[in-house]
Amino acid sequence: MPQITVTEHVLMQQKESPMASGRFTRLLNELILAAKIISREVNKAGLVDVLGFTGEVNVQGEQVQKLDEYANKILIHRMERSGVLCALASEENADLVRIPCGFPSGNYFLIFDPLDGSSNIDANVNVGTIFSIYKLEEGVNTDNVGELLRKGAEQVCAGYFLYGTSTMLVYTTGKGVHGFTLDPSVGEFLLSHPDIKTPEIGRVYSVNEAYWNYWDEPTREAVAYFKGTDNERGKSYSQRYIGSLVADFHRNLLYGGVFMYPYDSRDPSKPHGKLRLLCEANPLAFVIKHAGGLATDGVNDILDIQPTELHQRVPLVIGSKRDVEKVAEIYKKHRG
Ligand code: AHM
Ligand code: MG
Repeated sequence: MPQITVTEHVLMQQKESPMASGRFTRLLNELILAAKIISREVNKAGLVDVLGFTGEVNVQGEQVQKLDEYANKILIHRMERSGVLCALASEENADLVRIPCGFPSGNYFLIFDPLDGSSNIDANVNVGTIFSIYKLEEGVNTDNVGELLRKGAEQVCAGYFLYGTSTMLVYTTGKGVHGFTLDPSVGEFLLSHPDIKTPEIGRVYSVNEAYWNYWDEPTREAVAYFKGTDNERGKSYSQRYIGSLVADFHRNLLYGGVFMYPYDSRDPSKPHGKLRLLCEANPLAFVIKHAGGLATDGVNDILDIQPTELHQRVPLVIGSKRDVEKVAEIYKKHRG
């Protein structure tokens, strides 16, 4: 069977695009190189001194893991030199990362979560890099963050690298969702999951049920719907929760299911849940949409939310279409 590398795949997709200039391919190639370096470090994590915390707290108020910091540095270093970006934004950086003077720039804007799920990394749990790419108009003023904040629907590409038993890349440019597995013997991502479609109804629900007491009534009703037998499947869904969004999302994408991180009342300073709109919810919402699924904050389609801040948080319900619609229906019923 002929093996298709990710570069070939991107070039083939670019050929069909009237805007193909090769700059996007360059962007993706740099991103892939950064991910290969991160994958190498993640794979040997137990052997060298990269586990544990750095002692710092990031912009999100969370402990910074050494591997988080490493992944962030690698991504920024490679991407600011790619020559095709006007700016970058990372979950780990409070402000936009601007392209240093003297480096060529372009009009793509990249946002990423360098190492999602990293709070579990010391236990060898799967983690990943989530990315979101926008193409901005010529001459956009990068000094004004507001000019860069676009709805998720305007992404031109989104996806993630999953550092698991194998390292995978899953991406979409709006023409199907495609999965590639890194063949370590040749150092290439090879097409392993062409045109992924997620089932319309899932068999898994993923949520941190320890927060049950802190949820509102509609959230409890939605989770009870999946636990019980009075649902479209006529039997209970299985519960799976790794606590690493990218890993939970990937499993549900392939098998069908719904992932929820709703608002809860534990921390009143976080009235919109934990997950970030720009670097987590939007890219995964773009992927699930092109795989036939759906993502909502309970009221709005995630992709239609106009961001107002770089590190905005959002409640997230994402996965198989009918399951997500059901949750939205329950929220709507309670709103009256
Ligand atoms: P991170 O980006 O700092 O790793 O935080 C996000 C992670 C998600 O991967 C995961 O879904 C969630 O936090 C788990 O949170 P909780 O432990 O509250 O269930
Ligand atoms: Mg994350």
